[in-house]
Amino acid sequence: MVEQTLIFLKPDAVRNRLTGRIISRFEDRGFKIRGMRMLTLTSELSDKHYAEHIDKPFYPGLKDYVMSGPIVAVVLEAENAVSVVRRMVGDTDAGLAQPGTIRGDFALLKSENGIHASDSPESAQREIANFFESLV
Ligand code: 3AN
Repeated sequence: MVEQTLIFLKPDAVRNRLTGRIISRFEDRGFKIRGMRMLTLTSELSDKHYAEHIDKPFYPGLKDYVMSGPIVAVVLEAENAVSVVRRMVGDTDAGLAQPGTIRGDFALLKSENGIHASDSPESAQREIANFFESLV
């Protein structure tokens, strides 16, 4: 089934000038870009996006990190987009991510893993609505 999913390049990836190289991987794989914007997360949008993590001990550090500079949010579309993108992104703990995945090639830490990707079609719909009001 054709699906849409949301990724965003976290501030470290943008600061390290990886935006083009990472987005190219998705274009090379065959994804269509259906939306793209650069923004700096507000406190409200961080809390909304990470609602399921708000009470976790790592959330304050995660929030500081994701608000530390601009991010680039992208809506990608393809057959089974959510699961294909998750496999391309790799393990949450970048130190354990397989070489060849985005985290495995461009990041080292669980706390600063360079990229977000929706984990289910339901999350994707919710997250796309958070970032791209005009697309839903
Ligand atoms: P993923 O981004 O792979 O879906 P989630 O949803 O479990 O992973 O976590 C969201 C974000 O929270 C991760 N991208 C990571 O930056 C951060 N995170 C998750 N678990 C931890 C942890 N134990 N310590 C620090 N940061 C974490």
